[in-house]
Amino acid sequence: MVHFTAEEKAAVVNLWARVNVELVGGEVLGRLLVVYPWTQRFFDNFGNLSSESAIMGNPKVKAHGKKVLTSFGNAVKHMDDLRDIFAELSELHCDKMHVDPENFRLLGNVILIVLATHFSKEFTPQVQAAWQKLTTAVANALAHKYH
Ligand code: HEG
Repeated sequence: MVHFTAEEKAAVVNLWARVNVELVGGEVLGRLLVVYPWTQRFFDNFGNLSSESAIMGNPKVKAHGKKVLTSFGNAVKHMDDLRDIFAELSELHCDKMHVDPENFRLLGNVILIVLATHFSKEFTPQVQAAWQKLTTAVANALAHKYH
């Protein structure tokens, strides 16, 4: 299991405190679907995903993005316990949603990009390193129960 130093935890928590989960969540999921269009197949009940503007304005994308980022926020609160807190979601994504775990890494990358665009000044290399470690650890935790 990865270990986060006190500095890394502080870097993650401090930025997270300023994140608008609804806004950033919608943008993260929207960008995932635009940048990696094959991920759209998991959301075939979300209605119009036919263009960038359709995706970014789609209320179901926004709502689900908020749900995903809210869940990601749980990781920020439990950085030492990622496997435990994501065990159930890992099983769900494997058994029910059949999401290839590679997509968790793609989503992690998109989170980094969106945070960097929203917080360009604060997103120093040190902050990036801490966040990158967290997105990787969350992706690993979500993949942990795959079989
Ligand atoms: Mg997943 C549902 C969290 C990445 C596809 N995802 C959910 C739910 C949560 C969640 C909390 C609701 C579960 C429930 O209904 O009980 N997802 C979550 C996290 C991350 C993630 C924390 C990564 C950080 N999800 C992810 C990715 C994909 C995906 C990368 C596909 C590309 N999730 C997915 C689908 C559903 C959920 C298809 C069901 C959506 C629905 O309600 O129709």
